Amino acid sequence: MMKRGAIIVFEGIDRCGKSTQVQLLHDVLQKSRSVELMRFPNRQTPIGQKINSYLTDKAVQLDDHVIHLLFSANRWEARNQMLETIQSGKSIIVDRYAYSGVSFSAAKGLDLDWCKDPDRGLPAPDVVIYLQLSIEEAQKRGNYGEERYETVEFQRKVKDLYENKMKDPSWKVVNASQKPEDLHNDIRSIVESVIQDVEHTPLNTL
Ligand code: DGP
Ligand code: NA
Ligand code: NA
Repeated sequence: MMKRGAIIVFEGIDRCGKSTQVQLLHDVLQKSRSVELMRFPNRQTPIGQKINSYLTDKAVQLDDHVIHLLFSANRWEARNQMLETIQSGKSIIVDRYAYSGVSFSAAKGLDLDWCKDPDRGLPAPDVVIYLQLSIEEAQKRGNYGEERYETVEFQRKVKDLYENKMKDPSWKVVNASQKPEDLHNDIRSIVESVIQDVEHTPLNTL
């Protein structure tokens, strides 16, 4: 039987350097093995376009529960492709997943368990790499932008949820205040061993 691919999820507050690290990892893994990049929200689908309008246009009003379910639906619409990809032996690097879903919505005051429910049944990651950075350091990297959620107060709540409510055994916390090359090396050694071990690990669901 062919060895399945791994699901490698990246999480962190806005401005933690996640997108840079995702790209660096993708570039290096691509040289030696087959790997695919996915990011959530995927703003290309009809649901993703709705999410994009909510994030970029504060005049767009959607009930907090409704946008939560749309983010989750945006992950569900990628499920079959995810399963096919890993079953074909390719690994997937995923920029944000259900942990963003729960942390960003629970930060608004929604019930934690209610937030988790819609994502139950999605493919579970083999590893979650959490880029840990203080709010102060994130801010030093340039002011938060114009998108909804990009305020210091909100990011503080998101960080607290990530660090106190999300961690499960698949989580690896990395120090995102390091130089990008050093952080990349840390991430790479974690990922190499996960990809090695995946053979012996059944794919779970959230
Ligand atoms: P990004 O494209 O990675 O910058 O993400 C866009 C923003 O949306 C970012 O502030 C994080 C937030 N976000 C990502 N996934 C979810 C989700 O499932 N639910 C909510 N409420 N917010 C999310
Ligand atoms: Na963002
Ligand atoms: Na990002």
